[in-house]
Amino acid sequence: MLCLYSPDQPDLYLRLLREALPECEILGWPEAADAAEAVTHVAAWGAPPGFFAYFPNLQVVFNLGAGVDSLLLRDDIATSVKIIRLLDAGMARQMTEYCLYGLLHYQREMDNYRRQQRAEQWIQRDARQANNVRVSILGLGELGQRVATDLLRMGYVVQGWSRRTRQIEGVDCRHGDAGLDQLLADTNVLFCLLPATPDTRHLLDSRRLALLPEGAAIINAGRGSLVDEEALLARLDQECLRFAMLDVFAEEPLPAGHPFWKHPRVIMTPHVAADTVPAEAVAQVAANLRKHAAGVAMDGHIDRLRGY
Ligand code: NDP
Ligand code: OXD
Repeated sequence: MLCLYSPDQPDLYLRLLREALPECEILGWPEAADAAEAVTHVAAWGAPPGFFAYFPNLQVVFNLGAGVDSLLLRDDIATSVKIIRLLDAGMARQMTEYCLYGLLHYQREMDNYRRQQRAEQWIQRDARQANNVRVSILGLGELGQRVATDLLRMGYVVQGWSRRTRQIEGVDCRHGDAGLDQLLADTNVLFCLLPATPDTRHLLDSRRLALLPEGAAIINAGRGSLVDEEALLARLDQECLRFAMLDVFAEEPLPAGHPFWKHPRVIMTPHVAADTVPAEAVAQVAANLRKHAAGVAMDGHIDRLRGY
């Protein structure tokens, strides 16, 4: 039996899951509580603490999102339980849109024009062409790779960084500490599309942030923990960075009174850069559930040691 836990559109998910998996009994929550022993698979996002402990025979958790950091921090999922995440599921295209919005803000000087408008200044700045903007993407997975190839097609100069060596035609791919330092020093707009793991925590600390050239911009749509927020604030206050566009934060929702809320160089969104598309998520859950039943390896399997 499959149990669904989704605060977002639960009725739609249930309908889609039942259509996609007619052979499977599927219950929502809390309906599944009475049949908890029969539940072997759970599809969930944002489940409350202790939720997975209800299911003594749990085998697989399907994460209805890309990032699994919060699942891996929980103590109610036994290590024998497989964790499966979504691969793209409609998020990659949205991530390109989000990144492009920030990139155009930089390239077309919207931050500067907004400042000028407030000061009633009519100053025409020189137009900057895409092939004169160096974009660096930290994380070349499902999302980063798509953003890289989309921006490349639009004419930007694209560099990327990942744990293992990647080869993407037209993209200058780097890895390792030295590769990261070189990439940062050669960046106009930096996109953070890494997962939150112990290795990526505060990857962008004050030393690395200081490697970015004067006037660069940062767009973080990965996870808040990737950036040392205090160090970022200091760089913004010193006007070393033109702006930061932030979708994710160390603490979400961002606490009241946090300096990011009103910072003139911060553009904020409430963790909405790329939303799971239910139909695509359900198609992946259904395909994987059938693979599991057939004893075939599922796609999107999380390596707990690696943390993503
Ligand atoms: P993937 O697992 O497909 O890709 C992760 C990438 O990060 C890979 O290229 C991986 O390297 C790289 N990476 C991981 N650890 C390190 C490290 N220590 N050093 C260098 N590179 C590293 O993830 P997705 O692309 O699907 O998603 C990325 C993240 O985006 C998610 O984990 C989530 O946090 C975030 N996200 C945010 C959303 C939002 O709305 N704001 C929506 C969806 C996702 P390698 O290629 O070598 O494995
Ligand atoms: C995700 C997210 O990881 O929405 O899917 O952040």
